[in-house]
Amino acid sequence: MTRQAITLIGGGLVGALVAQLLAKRGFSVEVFEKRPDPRRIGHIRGRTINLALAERGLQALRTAGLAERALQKSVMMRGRMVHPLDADPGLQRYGVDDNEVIWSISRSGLNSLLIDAAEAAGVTFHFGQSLAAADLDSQRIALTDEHGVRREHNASLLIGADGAGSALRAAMNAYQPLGICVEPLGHGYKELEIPAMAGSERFAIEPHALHIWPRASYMSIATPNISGSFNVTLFLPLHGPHPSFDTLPDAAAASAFFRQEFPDLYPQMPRFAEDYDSHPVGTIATLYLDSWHIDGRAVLLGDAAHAIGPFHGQGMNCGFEDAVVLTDLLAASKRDAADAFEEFQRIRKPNSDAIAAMTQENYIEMRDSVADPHYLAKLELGKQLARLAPRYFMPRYRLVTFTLLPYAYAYERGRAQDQLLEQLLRDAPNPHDVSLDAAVATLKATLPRLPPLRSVDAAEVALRPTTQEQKLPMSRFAYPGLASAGQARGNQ
Ligand code: FAD
Ligand code: E1W
Repeated sequence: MTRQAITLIGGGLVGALVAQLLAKRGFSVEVFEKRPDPRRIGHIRGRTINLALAERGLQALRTAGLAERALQKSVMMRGRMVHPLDADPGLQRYGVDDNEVIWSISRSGLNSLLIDAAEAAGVTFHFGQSLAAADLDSQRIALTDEHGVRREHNASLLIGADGAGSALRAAMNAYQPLGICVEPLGHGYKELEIPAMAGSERFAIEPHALHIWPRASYMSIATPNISGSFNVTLFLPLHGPHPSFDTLPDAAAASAFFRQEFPDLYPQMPRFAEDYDSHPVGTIATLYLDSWHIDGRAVLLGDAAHAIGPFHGQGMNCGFEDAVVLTDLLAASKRDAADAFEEFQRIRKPNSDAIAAMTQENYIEMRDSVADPHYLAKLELGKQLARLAPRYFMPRYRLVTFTLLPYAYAYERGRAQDQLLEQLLRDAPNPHDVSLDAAVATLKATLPRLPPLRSVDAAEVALRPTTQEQKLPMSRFAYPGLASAGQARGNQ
């Protein structure tokens, strides 16, 4: 039997991962990537230089056999270090202990690791080849190189992992409308840098944290690199009244603003002016499609299917989950791609819709609620409930970041938990006045137990489904939903 051929557009993070997973399952995979080989040229200026890797992404890398190597290239981030304008910075832990941390990893380093592994699994990469056209009737594609030289290629089964500006998506949409909806978020971003320090100290600020400077209508963040430098990202409205990228078009205008609004950050960036003037303003949008595929001929995954904002650090993590699910479905139904694609969308779309919504909420929360007393009261009470009844309450951030429960479950559960906190704080606005015994009793009477979670009970780790053990897409498991609230439940 000949191996089924797959033509993959885009050799970025998701493309390189899905290529390797498919090759290991017996497919013959060819990848066409617009850019040059990242193993030869290093990172591209202006692209995000590092990314936060969380449990979902890590789990996909475990499936690919690459988790250990990825972690070796990463810096552990234990929590968010919040830098208010008029007070000292403080560290808020993300999870309960060092089992619940996220990892800062270089985009080009991770991409190179994934490409190496895909090649080792038999994948062929063609770099500097940009998809120019795709004819879904004749099942042929046209590619151009950097000199404009055009070549054609047969493509029976097309997979698009070519990112938010997907060329395959445009070609598919021209052939048969996909129902594309783009919601610009109105904010843009600029990449800056805190260089490594000379000597043994290396890190100019706390290395094991994601630093946030929340400023209501805008913010900056910084994430560590193993070399000792930090990538700084300024998020700001694109247009409108000061401050926006319109009113801060260049370093001459921006440096006074930056010195005033980020007084502990500005002095750490000796190349502020150079970086500000030479790096482009990135734009951010949420992308929704009614359809991710054209029968069994072409399918999209990752940002090409559902680009989201960066404010939860889940875009890559979500795309990595896609890669595992799509591979499992294609491998299980080798000759019936249309069914596999349909099932892929059915499983994944509710989850990508949920993380898109949670990402937006997180931006608003981070930007301006860190100082809101009611928000802080809810956060504090939630922490207490999670400590006292860990099988009944887990803050939504932890559900998203440290579990493999479907995003749609995290979204629903988060909503139910939030309603409960609102109810508890209605009578006693100060969390310290809430009777915790009574609150726990209400919690257990209102919400079903959480599904078994490693971080809550190590003995239940064996019950935690992993795609490796189960050989099934992870999101297919029926996790206890909120509808089963009346179910019998044990005593915590
Ligand atoms: P991409 O990484 O965009 O890869 C697409 C690939 O396709 C590229 O290599 C591109 O060159 C190629 N390509 C494009 N067009 C063509 C063409 N015509 N022909 C051939 N190839 C083509 N996610 C996280 O999980 N954690 C984070 O901390 C995080 N931080 C972020 C910060 C910012 C500022 C932004 C903007 C995003 C962030 N994300 C984060 C999201 C993450 O970057 C994306 O979700 C992820 O890169 C998606 O991977 P992808 O492979 O689908 O797309
Ligand atoms: C994470 C680009 C980016 C990446 C991230 C996060 C944020 C803010 C941003 C969300 C978060 C890791 N977050 N929320 N509170 N602290 N961090 O968790 O990846 Cl802007």
